[in-house]
Amino acid sequence: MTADLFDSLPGPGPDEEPLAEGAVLLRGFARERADALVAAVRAVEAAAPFRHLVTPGGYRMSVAMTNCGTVGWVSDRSGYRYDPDDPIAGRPWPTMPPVFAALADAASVKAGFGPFAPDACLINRYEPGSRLSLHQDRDERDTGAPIVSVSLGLPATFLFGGLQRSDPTRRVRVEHGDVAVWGGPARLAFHGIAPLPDGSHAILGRQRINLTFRKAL
Ligand code: MD3
Ligand code: FE
Repeated sequence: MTADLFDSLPGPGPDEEPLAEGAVLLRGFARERADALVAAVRAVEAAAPFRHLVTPGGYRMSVAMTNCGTVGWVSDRSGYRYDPDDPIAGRPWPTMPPVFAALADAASVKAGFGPFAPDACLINRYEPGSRLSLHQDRDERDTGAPIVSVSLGLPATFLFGGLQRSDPTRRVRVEHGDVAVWGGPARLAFHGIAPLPDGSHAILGRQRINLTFRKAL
């Protein structure tokens, strides 16, 4: 008997922490697959190295980024977009590693959003002091699909607010192996990451890596 009693009950189970209407934190959900996820990140970055993108306003982002999947998120002086090609390598982004796709789907199901087949994974790398200021993820064609985010390495503080930039923000600490799922009314919430405190993680050293899975097309 492995069926979980809570599978049959509506609402969040014991290891599911509601963050907001439509947003759930699954603490430790990726922990036992974390080594495989990190190995897959290494394979992606060997083909598509992390780089600091420039915002349309001309600022260099403190977070370094790469992508895998059918399309990848990029920013430059002309704007934000999903692009099938890595503009630096001049070839398609690496394909989505199976361990990535499986984890994103399992997290979506666990959080109650049903099967999820993302076509894009943005990989963010933070070093101490890196931050992501408050923004909405609205470059995806299908905002009916959730976003799944996986935290690896150093702990960080999520900031998330409401549908207006001026709404009050809540802070939640996330650490290695934590997974958050954002859908429904939370899908277009403003969110960001506070400046990363210094520290050292057993696997990743002075780094935090975040995977965000999206249905962009
Ligand atoms: C809330 N990344 O890549 S993931 C991003 O940790 C991004 O690197 C952050 O925001 C990171 O766009 C935060 C948490 C997250 C992702 C998507 C959301 C929170 C969200 C979409 C709607 C509301
Ligand atoms: Fe975001």
